[in-house]
Amino acid sequence: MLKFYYNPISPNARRVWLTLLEKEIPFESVLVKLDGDQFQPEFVTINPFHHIPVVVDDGFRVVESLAIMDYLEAKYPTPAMLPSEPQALATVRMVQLVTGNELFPQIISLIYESEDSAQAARAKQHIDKVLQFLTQMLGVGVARRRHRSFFGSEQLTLADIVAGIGVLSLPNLGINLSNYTKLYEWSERLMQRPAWQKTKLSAEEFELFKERVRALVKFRRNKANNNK
Ligand SMILES: N[C@@H](CCC(=O)N[C@@H](CS)C(=O)NCC(=O)O)C(=O)O
Repeated sequence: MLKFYYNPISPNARRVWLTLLEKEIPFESVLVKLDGDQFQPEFVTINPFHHIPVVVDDGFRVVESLAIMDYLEAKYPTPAMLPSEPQALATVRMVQLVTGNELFPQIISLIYESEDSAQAARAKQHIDKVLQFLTQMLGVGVARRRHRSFFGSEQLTLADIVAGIGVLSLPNLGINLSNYTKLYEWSERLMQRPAWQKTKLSAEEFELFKERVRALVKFRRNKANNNK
C-alpha cells in the first residue's frame, strides 16, 4: 500500500493528504514529528533534504509536494484533477506557483513579524494583490463577470488544493476574506467537502504550526549568519 510520510500541521503535506483523500486512494500514513524525526538517518535516506511530504508507492519514492500531486494524478486519474485544455491547465499551474512563490512567503513573514510592523503591512499589501489575482483566475475561460466554481474547472483541481490551504489560513492571521466575495464563496465550497473538514487544523494545531514556522525561520537565519 502507498506510504505517506506527513505531519498534520505541514501545509505541504496537507496538499498531498487532500489529494489522496479527494481521489480516495488507500494509503498508510507515517507521522514525522518535525522536532527531529526528519533528521533521523532512516528518514534522510528517504528524503535527503529532510522535508515532508514523501510518498513511497510500489517501491517508488516521490519527494516535493507538487511532483507528488502530479504523480498521483497520472497514476490514479479518477477523479481528474488536472484539466488538459491549454488555458485551464495554465490557470492551474499559475495558481499553484503564485500560491507557493507569492502567498506563502508573505504568510511566513506575517507569522514571524510582529503584527503592527511595517513589514507586516507590506506583507498584507502583497497578500491583497495575490487575492485579487486569484479572484481573476476564477474568471478565466468564462464570459465577462462570471466565475468558475474552481480554478480552471467546474470540478476541484490540484490548484484548489494548493491555493485553498494558503487562503483558508488567512483569517487565522487577521485577514478577512469577506472583502473578496468570489474567493470567499470558493473557500466556503471547499470547506463543505469532507476531505477538507477532516484535514482542517484546529486552533491549537494552527498555533503549533506558527511556533514551528518561527523556529524554522530562526534556524535558517542563524545558519545564514554563521555562513557569512
Ligand atoms: N518544496 C517542498 C517543501 C517541503 C517542506 O518545506 N516541508 C516542511 C514542512 S511544511 C518540512 O518538512 N520541514 C522540516 C525541515 O525543514 O526540517 C515541498 O513542496 O514538498
